[in-house]
Amino acid sequence: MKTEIAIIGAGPAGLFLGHLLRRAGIDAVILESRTREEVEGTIRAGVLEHWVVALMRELGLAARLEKTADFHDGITLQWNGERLHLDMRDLTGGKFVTVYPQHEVLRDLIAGLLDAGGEILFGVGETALHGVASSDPWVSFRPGKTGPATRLDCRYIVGADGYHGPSRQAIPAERRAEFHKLYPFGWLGILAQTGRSWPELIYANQAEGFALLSTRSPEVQRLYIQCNPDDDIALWPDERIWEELRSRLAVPGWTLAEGPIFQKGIIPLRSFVCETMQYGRLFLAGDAAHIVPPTGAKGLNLAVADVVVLAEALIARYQRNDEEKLARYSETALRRVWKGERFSWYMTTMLHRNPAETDFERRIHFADLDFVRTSRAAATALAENYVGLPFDR
Ligand code: RFL
Ligand code: PHB
Repeated sequence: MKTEIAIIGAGPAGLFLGHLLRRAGIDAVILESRTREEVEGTIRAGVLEHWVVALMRELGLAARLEKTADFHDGITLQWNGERLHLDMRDLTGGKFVTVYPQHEVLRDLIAGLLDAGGEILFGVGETALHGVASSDPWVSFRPGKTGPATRLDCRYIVGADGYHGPSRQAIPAERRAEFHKLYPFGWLGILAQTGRSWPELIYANQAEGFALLSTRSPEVQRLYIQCNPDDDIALWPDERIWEELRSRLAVPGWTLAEGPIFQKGIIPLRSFVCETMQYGRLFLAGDAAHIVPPTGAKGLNLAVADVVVLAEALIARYQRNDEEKLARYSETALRRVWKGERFSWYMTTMLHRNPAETDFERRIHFADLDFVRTSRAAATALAENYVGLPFDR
Protein backbone atom coordinates (compact mmCIF):
# COMPACT_ATOMS: atom_id res chain seq x y z
CA MET A 1 0.00 0.00 0.00
CA LYS A 2 1.05 3.59 -0.55
CA THR A 3 -0.12 6.98 0.72
CA GLU A 4 1.26 10.45 1.42
CA ILE A 5 0.56 10.60 5.16
CA ALA A 6 0.26 7.49 7.34
CA ILE A 7 -1.68 8.39 10.50
CA ILE A 8 -1.46 5.97 13.43
CA GLY A 9 -4.50 6.21 15.70
CA ALA A 10 -8.17 7.14 15.12
CA GLY A 11 -8.63 9.27 18.23
CA PRO A 12 -9.45 12.99 18.10
CA ALA A 13 -5.94 13.86 16.83
CA GLY A 14 -5.81 11.30 14.00
CA LEU A 15 -9.40 11.85 12.84
CA PHE A 16 -9.32 15.66 12.80
CA LEU A 17 -6.04 15.47 10.88
CA GLY A 18 -7.64 13.05 8.43
CA HIS A 19 -10.41 15.58 7.76
CA LEU A 20 -8.08 18.59 7.44
CA LEU A 21 -5.82 16.76 4.96
CA ARG A 22 -8.74 15.43 2.96
CA ARG A 23 -10.19 18.95 2.63
CA ALA A 24 -6.82 20.05 1.20
CA GLY A 25 -6.71 17.10 -1.21
CA ILE A 26 -3.77 15.36 0.51
CA ASP A 27 -3.92 11.58 0.56
CA ALA A 28 -3.82 9.89 4.00
CA VAL A 29 -4.56 6.49 5.56
CA ILE A 30 -5.48 6.03 9.23
CA LEU A 31 -4.47 2.80 11.02
CA GLU A 32 -6.35 2.05 14.26
CA SER A 33 -5.74 -0.95 16.54
CA ARG A 34 -9.22 -0.99 18.09
CA THR A 35 -12.50 -1.80 16.36
CA ARG A 36 -14.85 0.99 15.31
CA GLU A 37 -17.29 -0.07 18.05
CA GLU A 38 -14.56 0.12 20.71
CA VAL A 39 -13.42 3.57 19.55
CA GLU A 40 -17.00 4.88 19.48
CA GLY A 41 -17.87 3.33 22.85
CA THR A 42 -15.04 4.57 25.09
CA ILE A 43 -16.20 7.18 27.63
CA ARG A 44 -13.67 9.98 28.04
CA ALA A 45 -13.70 13.76 27.68
CA GLY A 46 -16.72 16.03 27.75
CA VAL A 47 -15.78 19.66 27.12
CA LEU A 48 -14.90 21.29 23.79
CA GLU A 49 -13.11 24.63 23.44
CA HIS A 50 -15.06 27.23 21.42
CA TRP A 51 -12.82 26.98 18.34
CA VAL A 52 -13.18 23.15 18.20
CA VAL A 53 -16.94 23.66 17.83
CA ALA A 54 -16.28 26.23 15.09
CA LEU A 55 -13.96 23.74 13.34
CA MET A 56 -16.61 20.99 13.46
CA ARG A 57 -19.10 23.42 11.91
CA GLU A 58 -16.59 24.44 9.24
CA LEU A 59 -15.96 20.77 8.37
CA GLY A 60 -19.70 20.13 8.09
CA LEU A 61 -19.64 17.73 11.07
CA ALA A 62 -21.77 19.62 13.59
CA ALA A 63 -25.34 18.51 12.77
CA ARG A 64 -25.70 16.20 15.80
CA LEU A 65 -23.69 18.56 18.00
CA GLU A 66 -26.13 21.42 17.28
CA LYS A 67 -29.01 19.19 18.34
CA THR A 68 -27.63 17.45 21.43
CA ALA A 69 -24.67 19.42 22.85
CA ASP A 70 -25.07 21.61 25.91
CA PHE A 71 -23.87 25.20 25.52
CA HIS A 72 -23.02 26.89 28.84
CA ASP A 73 -22.18 30.53 29.53
CA GLY A 74 -19.53 29.50 32.05
CA ILE A 75 -18.67 27.20 34.96
CA THR A 76 -19.31 27.21 38.71
CA LEU A 77 -16.45 27.03 41.23
CA GLN A 78 -17.25 25.96 44.78
CA TRP A 79 -15.21 26.14 47.97
CA ASN A 80 -15.97 26.55 51.67
CA GLY A 81 -19.61 25.67 50.95
CA GLU A 82 -20.18 28.58 48.56
CA ARG A 83 -20.59 28.71 44.79
CA LEU A 84 -19.20 31.24 42.33
CA HIS A 85 -20.58 31.47 38.78
CA LEU A 86 -17.86 32.48 36.30
CA ASP A 87 -19.57 34.00 33.28
CA MET A 88 -17.09 33.12 30.56
CA ARG A 89 -19.24 34.49 27.74
CA ASP A 90 -19.04 37.89 29.41
CA LEU A 91 -15.36 37.60 30.42
CA THR A 92 -14.12 36.47 26.98
CA GLY A 93 -16.29 38.56 24.66
CA GLY A 94 -18.78 35.85 23.70
CA LYS A 95 -16.86 32.57 23.92
CA PHE A 96 -18.69 29.73 25.65
CA VAL A 97 -18.37 26.20 27.05
CA THR A 98 -19.64 23.23 25.02
CA VAL A 99 -20.37 19.90 26.69
CA TYR A 100 -20.43 17.21 23.98
CA PRO A 101 -18.88 13.81 24.75
CA GLN A 102 -15.68 12.69 23.03
CA HIS A 103 -17.22 9.45 21.75
CA GLU A 104 -19.96 11.46 20.00
CA VAL A 105 -17.28 13.66 18.39
CA LEU A 106 -15.52 10.48 17.23
CA ARG A 107 -18.77 9.05 15.80
CA ASP A 108 -19.30 12.27 13.81
CA LEU A 109 -15.69 12.33 12.57
CA ILE A 110 -15.58 8.65 11.58
CA ALA A 111 -18.92 8.72 9.74
CA GLY A 112 -17.96 11.98 7.99
CA LEU A 113 -14.56 10.72 6.88
CA LEU A 114 -15.81 7.35 5.61
CA ASP A 115 -18.70 9.04 3.76
CA ALA A 116 -16.22 11.33 2.04
CA GLY A 117 -14.19 8.32 0.87
CA GLY A 118 -11.48 8.58 3.53
CA GLU A 119 -9.56 5.46 4.50
CA ILE A 120 -9.58 4.19 8.11
CA LEU A 121 -8.42 0.63 8.81
CA PHE A 122 -9.83 -0.48 12.16
CA GLY A 123 -8.65 -3.44 14.23
CA VAL A 124 -5.11 -3.61 12.83
CA GLY A 125 -2.40 -5.52 14.75
CA GLU A 126 1.36 -5.22 15.27
CA THR A 127 1.70 -1.62 14.03
CA ALA A 128 5.40 -0.73 13.74
CA LEU A 129 7.23 2.32 12.36
CA HIS A 130 10.24 2.03 10.04
CA GLY A 131 12.78 4.40 8.51
CA VAL A 132 11.46 7.53 10.24
CA ALA A 133 14.88 9.20 9.87
CA SER A 134 15.01 8.38 6.14
CA SER A 135 13.14 9.92 3.21
CA ASP A 136 11.16 6.70 2.70
CA PRO A 137 9.40 5.86 5.94
CA TRP A 138 6.85 3.06 6.17
CA VAL A 139 4.51 1.41 8.62
CA SER A 140 3.97 -2.32 8.97
CA PHE A 141 0.77 -3.85 10.39
CA ARG A 142 -1.57 -6.80 10.16
CA PRO A 143 -5.14 -6.10 9.00
CA GLY A 144 -7.70 -7.57 11.40
CA LYS A 145 -4.93 -8.36 13.93
CA THR A 146 -3.98 -11.71 12.41
CA GLY A 147 -4.06 -10.90 8.68
CA PRO A 148 -0.97 -11.00 6.43
CA ALA A 149 1.94 -8.66 7.30
CA THR A 150 1.26 -5.49 5.27
CA ARG A 151 3.49 -2.56 4.35
CA LEU A 152 2.22 1.02 4.04
CA ASP A 153 4.76 3.27 2.29
CA CYS A 154 4.39 7.00 2.85
CA ARG A 155 6.13 10.36 2.81
CA TYR A 156 5.36 11.27 6.45
CA ILE A 157 4.13 9.39 9.53
CA VAL A 158 1.92 11.03 12.14
CA GLY A 159 1.93 9.31 15.54
CA ALA A 160 -1.55 10.05 16.98
CA ASP A 161 -1.64 6.77 18.90
CA GLY A 162 -2.11 8.03 22.46
CA TYR A 163 0.15 7.70 25.49
CA HIS A 164 0.70 3.92 25.13
CA GLY A 165 1.17 3.76 21.34
CA PRO A 166 4.48 2.85 19.65
CA SER A 167 5.16 6.18 17.84
CA ARG A 168 6.89 8.12 20.62
CA GLN A 169 9.29 5.19 21.16
CA ALA A 170 10.37 5.51 17.50
CA ILE A 171 12.21 8.72 18.46
CA PRO A 172 15.60 7.64 19.85
CA ALA A 173 15.66 8.13 23.64
CA GLU A 174 18.66 10.46 23.41
CA ARG A 175 16.76 12.77 21.04
CA ARG A 176 13.80 13.39 23.36
CA ALA A 177 13.35 14.83 26.84
CA GLU A 178 10.37 13.64 28.89
CA PHE A 179 8.77 15.61 31.72
CA HIS A 180 6.56 13.69 34.16
CA LYS A 181 4.43 14.59 37.15
CA LEU A 182 2.18 12.10 38.95
CA TYR A 183 -0.42 13.51 41.39
CA PRO A 184 -1.12 11.72 44.68
CA PHE A 185 -4.82 11.33 43.79
CA GLY A 186 -7.06 9.93 41.08
CA TRP A 187 -10.62 10.47 39.82
CA LEU A 188 -13.49 8.08 40.25
CA GLY A 189 -15.91 8.83 37.40
CA ILE A 190 -19.50 7.68 37.09
CA LEU A 191 -22.37 7.85 34.62
CA ALA A 192 -25.76 7.95 36.32
CA GLN A 193 -29.30 7.75 35.00
CA THR A 194 -30.80 10.91 36.45
CA GLY A 195 -31.74 14.49 35.62
CA ARG A 196 -29.61 17.62 35.82
CA SER A 197 -29.25 19.32 39.18
CA TRP A 198 -27.40 22.50 38.10
CA PRO A 199 -27.35 24.41 34.79
CA GLU A 200 -23.53 24.22 34.34
CA LEU A 201 -20.44 22.28 35.49
CA ILE A 202 -19.47 22.58 39.17
CA TYR A 203 -15.81 22.21 40.22
CA ALA A 204 -15.80 21.85 44.02
CA ASN A 205 -12.92 21.88 46.52
CA GLN A 206 -14.29 20.75 49.88
CA ALA A 207 -12.59 19.45 53.02
CA GLU A 208 -13.11 15.83 51.86
CA GLY A 209 -11.57 16.55 48.45
CA PHE A 210 -12.49 17.49 44.90
CA ALA A 211 -15.78 16.76 43.14
CA LEU A 212 -16.98 17.62 39.61
CA LEU A 213 -20.55 17.70 38.44
CA SER A 214 -20.85 17.39 34.66
CA THR A 215 -23.55 16.21 32.29
CA ARG A 216 -24.12 14.08 29.21
CA SER A 217 -27.81 14.61 28.40
CA PRO A 218 -31.04 15.61 30.17
CA GLU A 219 -31.26 11.97 31.38
CA VAL A 220 -27.59 11.04 31.99
CA GLN A 221 -25.15 12.83 34.29
CA ARG A 222 -21.34 12.51 34.55
CA LEU A 223 -19.80 13.01 38.00
CA TYR A 224 -16.30 12.62 39.40
CA ILE A 225 -14.75 12.53 42.88
CA GLN A 226 -11.16 12.67 43.98
CA CYS A 227 -10.03 9.31 45.37
CA ASN A 228 -6.89 7.36 46.10
CA PRO A 229 -5.47 6.40 42.66
CA ASP A 230 -4.71 2.89 43.93
CA ASP A 231 -8.22 2.26 45.28
CA ASP A 232 -9.96 -0.89 44.13
CA ILE A 233 -13.31 0.12 42.60
CA ALA A 234 -14.88 -2.55 44.85
CA LEU A 235 -14.17 -0.17 47.77
CA TRP A 236 -16.68 2.22 46.21
CA PRO A 237 -20.20 0.81 46.35
CA ASP A 238 -22.81 3.19 44.87
CA GLU A 239 -24.06 4.43 48.24
CA ARG A 240 -20.54 5.50 49.30
CA ILE A 241 -20.11 7.43 46.01
CA TRP A 242 -23.42 9.29 46.46
CA GLU A 243 -22.59 10.07 50.10
CA GLU A 244 -19.26 11.65 49.08
CA LEU A 245 -20.81 13.53 46.16
CA ARG A 246 -23.61 14.86 48.40
CA SER A 247 -21.21 16.20 51.00
CA ARG A 248 -18.59 17.54 48.56
CA LEU A 249 -21.18 19.39 46.45
CA ALA A 250 -23.40 20.52 49.34
CA VAL A 251 -24.68 24.09 49.60
CA PRO A 252 -27.69 25.13 51.67
CA GLY A 253 -31.04 24.70 49.92
CA TRP A 254 -29.75 22.53 47.03
CA THR A 255 -30.15 18.81 46.42
CA LEU A 256 -28.17 16.55 44.13
CA ALA A 257 -30.24 14.52 41.65
CA GLU A 258 -29.38 10.83 42.16
CA GLY A 259 -30.14 7.68 40.18
CA PRO A 260 -28.77 4.29 39.13
CA ILE A 261 -25.04 4.27 38.34
CA PHE A 262 -24.39 2.31 35.12
CA GLN A 263 -20.67 2.96 34.57
CA LYS A 264 -17.80 3.62 36.96
CA GLY A 265 -14.00 3.62 36.88
CA ILE A 266 -10.87 5.12 38.45
CA ILE A 267 -8.14 6.99 36.56
CA PRO A 268 -4.78 8.27 37.87
CA LEU A 269 -3.93 11.96 37.32
CA ARG A 270 -0.68 12.78 35.57
CA SER A 271 1.10 15.49 33.60
CA PHE A 272 3.54 14.53 30.87
CA VAL A 273 5.32 16.25 27.97
CA CYS A 274 7.68 14.80 25.36
CA GLU A 275 10.09 17.28 23.77
CA THR A 276 10.53 17.03 20.80
CA MET A 277 7.31 16.27 18.94
CA GLN A 278 9.11 15.56 15.65
CA TYR A 279 11.99 13.47 14.42
CA GLY A 280 12.89 13.02 10.76
CA ARG A 281 9.65 12.20 8.93
CA LEU A 282 7.70 11.44 12.13
CA PHE A 283 5.38 13.94 13.87
CA LEU A 284 3.66 13.25 17.20
CA ALA A 285 0.23 14.69 18.02
CA GLY A 286 -2.08 14.56 21.05
CA ASP A 287 -1.68 12.18 23.98
CA ALA A 288 1.25 10.48 22.20
CA ALA A 289 3.27 13.58 23.10
CA HIS A 290 1.54 15.02 26.17
CA ILE A 291 -0.91 14.20 28.94
CA VAL A 292 -2.75 16.59 31.25
CA PRO A 293 -4.86 15.84 34.33
CA PRO A 294 -8.53 16.25 33.30
CA THR A 295 -9.32 19.13 35.72
CA GLY A 296 -8.78 21.79 33.02
CA ALA A 297 -10.71 19.83 30.34
CA LYS A 298 -7.76 20.29 27.99
CA GLY A 299 -6.62 16.84 26.75
CA LEU A 300 -8.83 16.46 23.68
CA ASN A 301 -8.57 20.15 22.87
CA LEU A 302 -4.76 20.10 22.92
CA ALA A 303 -4.80 17.03 20.68
CA VAL A 304 -6.94 18.85 18.09
CA ALA A 305 -4.81 22.02 18.38
CA ASP A 306 -1.68 19.99 17.52
CA VAL A 307 -3.19 18.71 14.29
CA VAL A 308 -4.51 22.13 13.29
CA VAL A 309 -0.89 23.36 13.43
CA LEU A 310 0.40 20.20 11.74
CA ALA A 311 -2.19 20.29 8.95
CA GLU A 312 -1.27 23.90 8.16
CA ALA A 313 2.39 22.92 7.98
CA LEU A 314 1.73 19.90 5.75
CA ILE A 315 -0.52 21.97 3.48
CA ALA A 316 2.25 24.61 3.13
CA ARG A 317 4.64 21.80 2.21
CA TYR A 318 2.32 20.20 -0.37
CA GLN A 319 0.75 23.30 -1.91
CA ARG A 320 3.65 25.78 -1.85
CA ASN A 321 6.65 23.51 -1.35
CA ASP A 322 7.33 25.53 1.84
CA GLU A 323 8.91 23.32 4.52
CA GLU A 324 9.52 26.03 7.09
CA LYS A 325 6.33 25.49 9.10
CA LEU A 326 6.91 21.75 9.14
CA ALA A 327 10.45 22.24 10.43
CA ARG A 328 9.04 24.35 13.29
CA TYR A 329 6.00 22.15 14.07
CA SER A 330 7.29 20.89 17.41
CA GLU A 331 8.36 24.34 18.57
CA THR A 332 5.00 25.91 17.61
CA ALA A 333 2.88 23.09 19.08
CA LEU A 334 4.86 22.93 22.34
CA ARG A 335 4.23 26.61 23.10
CA ARG A 336 0.51 25.89 23.29
CA VAL A 337 1.04 22.50 24.96
CA TRP A 338 2.98 24.03 27.86
CA LYS A 339 0.25 26.62 28.42
CA GLY A 340 -2.29 23.78 28.55
CA GLU A 341 -0.02 21.91 30.97
CA ARG A 342 0.27 24.99 33.18
CA PHE A 343 -3.48 25.61 33.25
CA SER A 344 -4.29 21.94 33.97
CA TRP A 345 -1.71 21.83 36.78
CA TYR A 346 -3.08 25.11 38.22
CA MET A 347 -6.72 23.89 38.20
CA THR A 348 -5.66 20.51 39.62
CA THR A 349 -3.53 21.84 42.50
CA MET A 350 -6.02 24.61 43.32
CA LEU A 351 -9.06 22.36 43.43
CA HIS A 352 -7.84 19.10 45.02
CA ARG A 353 -7.08 18.16 48.59
CA ASN A 354 -3.48 16.96 48.45
CA PRO A 355 -2.76 14.63 51.38
CA ALA A 356 0.93 15.63 51.19
CA GLU A 357 0.46 19.39 51.38
CA THR A 358 0.61 21.67 54.42
CA ASP A 359 -2.21 23.81 55.82
CA PHE A 360 -0.26 26.79 54.49
CA GLU A 361 -0.51 25.50 50.93
CA ARG A 362 -4.20 24.72 51.36
CA ARG A 363 -4.85 28.33 52.46
CA ILE A 364 -2.97 29.49 49.35
CA HIS A 365 -5.42 27.54 47.15
CA PHE A 366 -8.39 29.20 48.82
CA ALA A 367 -6.69 32.58 48.34
CA ASP A 368 -6.25 31.70 44.66
CA LEU A 369 -9.98 30.94 44.37
CA ASP A 370 -10.86 34.13 46.26
CA PHE A 371 -8.62 36.08 43.86
CA VAL A 372 -10.74 34.74 40.97
CA ARG A 373 -13.88 35.85 42.88
CA THR A 374 -12.69 39.40 43.50
CA SER A 375 -10.54 40.26 40.48
CA ARG A 376 -11.95 40.52 36.95
CA ALA A 377 -8.39 40.16 35.63
CA ALA A 378 -7.91 36.83 37.47
CA ALA A 379 -11.35 35.57 36.42
CA THR A 380 -10.62 36.56 32.81
CA ALA A 381 -7.29 34.69 32.84
CA LEU A 382 -9.03 31.52 34.02
CA ALA A 383 -11.86 31.95 31.50
CA GLU A 384 -9.53 32.57 28.52
CA ASN A 385 -7.66 29.36 29.25
CA TYR A 386 -10.84 27.34 29.80
CA VAL A 387 -12.65 28.35 26.60
CA GLY A 388 -9.40 28.03 24.61
CA LEU A 389 -6.44 30.35 24.10
CA PRO A 390 -5.93 32.01 20.72
CA PHE A 391 -3.44 30.26 18.41
CA ASP A 392 0.09 31.66 18.44
CA ARG A 393 1.73 30.80 15.13
P1 RFL B 1 -6.47 8.84 21.96
O1 RFL B 1 -7.87 9.33 22.10
O2 RFL B 1 -5.90 8.03 23.04
O3 RFL B 1 -6.41 8.04 20.57
C1 RFL B 1 -5.30 7.26 20.22
C2 RFL B 1 -5.76 6.12 19.34
O4 RFL B 1 -4.63 5.38 18.91
C3 RFL B 1 -4.95 4.02 18.96
N1 RFL B 1 -3.71 3.24 19.05
C4 RFL B 1 -3.18 2.56 17.99
N2 RFL B 1 -3.56 2.45 16.71
C5 RFL B 1 -2.82 1.67 15.89
N3 RFL B 1 -1.72 1.00 16.31
C6 RFL B 1 -1.28 1.09 17.60
N4 RFL B 1 -0.20 0.41 18.00
C7 RFL B 1 -2.04 1.90 18.49
N5 RFL B 1 -1.90 2.19 19.82
C8 RFL B 1 -2.93 2.99 20.13
C9 RFL B 1 -5.83 3.89 20.18
O5 RFL B 1 -6.64 2.71 20.14
C10 RFL B 1 -6.66 5.17 20.11
O6 RFL B 1 -7.88 4.98 19.43
O7 RFL B 1 -5.46 10.04 21.71
P2 RFL B 1 -5.65 11.49 21.04
O8 RFL B 1 -6.25 11.40 19.66
O9 RFL B 1 -4.35 12.15 21.20
O10 RFL B 1 -6.75 12.22 21.94
C11 RFL B 1 -6.50 12.55 23.29
C12 RFL B 1 -7.81 12.54 24.09
O11 RFL B 1 -8.48 11.33 23.88
C13 RFL B 1 -7.56 12.78 25.60
O12 RFL B 1 -6.59 13.78 25.78
C14 RFL B 1 -8.85 13.20 26.34
O13 RFL B 1 -9.78 12.16 26.40
C15 RFL B 1 -8.54 13.66 27.76
N6 RFL B 1 -9.72 14.04 28.54
C16 RFL B 1 -10.35 15.27 28.35
N7 RFL B 1 -9.94 16.12 27.38
C17 RFL B 1 -10.62 17.29 27.14
O14 RFL B 1 -10.20 18.06 26.26
N8 RFL B 1 -11.74 17.65 27.85
C18 RFL B 1 -12.23 16.86 28.84
O15 RFL B 1 -13.27 17.20 29.41
C19 RFL B 1 -11.51 15.64 29.14
N9 RFL B 1 -11.96 14.82 30.12
C20 RFL B 1 -10.24 13.17 29.51
C21 RFL B 1 -11.37 13.59 30.29
C22 RFL B 1 -9.73 11.91 29.69
C23 RFL B 1 -10.27 11.07 30.64
N10 RFL B 1 -9.70 9.79 30.76
C24 RFL B 1 -10.44 8.61 30.75
C25 RFL B 1 -8.26 9.67 30.68
C26 RFL B 1 -11.92 12.77 31.24
C27 RFL B 1 -11.37 11.51 31.45
C28 RFL B 1 -11.98 10.68 32.53
C1 PHB C 1 -16.56 15.43 31.59
O1 PHB C 1 -17.74 15.82 31.42
O2 PHB C 1 -16.22 14.27 31.38
C2 PHB C 1 -15.53 16.39 32.05
C3 PHB C 1 -15.87 17.72 32.20
C4 PHB C 1 -14.90 18.63 32.66
C5 PHB C 1 -13.63 18.18 32.97
C6 PHB C 1 -13.30 16.84 32.81
C7 PHB C 1 -14.25 15.94 32.35
O3 PHB C 1 -12.71 19.07 33.43
